[in-house]
Amino acid sequence: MPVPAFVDIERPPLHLAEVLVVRLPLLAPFVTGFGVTDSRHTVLVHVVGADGVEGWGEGPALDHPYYLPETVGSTFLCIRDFALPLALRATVHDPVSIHEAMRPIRGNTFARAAVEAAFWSLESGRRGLSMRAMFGGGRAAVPVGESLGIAESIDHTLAEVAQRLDDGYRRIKLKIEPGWDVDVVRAVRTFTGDDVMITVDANASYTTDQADQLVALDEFGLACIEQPLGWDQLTEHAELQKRITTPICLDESLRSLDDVRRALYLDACRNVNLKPARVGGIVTSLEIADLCEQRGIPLWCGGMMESGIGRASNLALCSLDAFTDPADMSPARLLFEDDVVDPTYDVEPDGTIAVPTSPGLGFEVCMDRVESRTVQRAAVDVASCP
Ligand code: OSB
Ligand code: MG
Repeated sequence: MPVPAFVDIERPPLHLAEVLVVRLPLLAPFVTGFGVTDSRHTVLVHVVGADGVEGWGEGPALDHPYYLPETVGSTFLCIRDFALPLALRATVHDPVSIHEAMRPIRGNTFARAAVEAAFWSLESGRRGLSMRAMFGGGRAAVPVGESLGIAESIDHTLAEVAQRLDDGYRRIKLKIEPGWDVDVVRAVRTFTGDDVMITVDANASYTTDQADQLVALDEFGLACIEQPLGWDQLTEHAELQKRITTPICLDESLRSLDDVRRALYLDACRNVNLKPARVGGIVTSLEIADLCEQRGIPLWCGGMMESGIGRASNLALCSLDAFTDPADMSPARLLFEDDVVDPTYDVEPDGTIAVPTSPGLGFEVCMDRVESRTVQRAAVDVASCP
């Protein structure tokens, strides 16, 4: 059974259930196939029990609907108007019951994931058991990779690659788009030699007419090419996989357990990027991890430039053996002027991050930072959700 069954514990009623949008300025702009970002709005869910135990979850949708249909704004509204009210109406507030209570919601995976995550960290705190232990993870530390945005010049990218390899990172992921692909990949491969794991992520920026450019990447020994084609082009990815030897990895296209099943059935991907928030939460993530492990599919945890709150549950999830490849999980401190957790984690010289063993989120949330960065906030009336 991949998903834990929950025995009964004392779960006092909630005092507070709220959803917040925080604005976190980035230290440097992040450039991808869908534009430039210089600050990160993200959505947080905060629950507090009458016992004083708190839970935090994050729904790291983007500002715009260019990655997936959900945005920060739609995620905030879905949580306020549907996901949190449905969750609070669940008869038992354990994470699996919360997941079930939100089942009527179609899509809106970031909203559902944020609410579920808040109840996972709440449950973890109440049980005095780390999230890693609740997920059944065996690993004490997880290997990490870095996702490098599209840069001003190839030299700039090479400098970033050198820095990350020096820091011990286990994998380099390069964002690509038509016009920023073969030349940069060749330069990086020449620089690193054959032993470094390199992947590329196109964020759906190629059309089927541009497949020749993707065939040209086969000679560089990439571990995978992530989401080359459209977010809903499963069949087209299967066609492309027949033409290239590099394994296709899907990101945007996989938003549920059934999506992963379908993609594997069609041979539309041979590598899976699992972002818990993109698939609707931890329960579904545990099921997908189990499926990939059974099928021997390389699996890794992607990042969404989350704050330390979202990174925390991702990190705990990566302690499962099913995660075979390094995670996109560089410390949020390197992304943001101020993260909302402090202290956060570090990447050790061997390119791994230690998984927290303490109950709850595993990291201290700085409430004054959350307050000063909050741009939108709504409390859901707990009393009206019996
Ligand atoms: O496609 O993996 C992606 C960030 C935002 C949206 C989509 C993606 C990303 C990243 C960031 O690649 C990786 C990270 O969080 O470190
Ligand atoms: Mg991606």
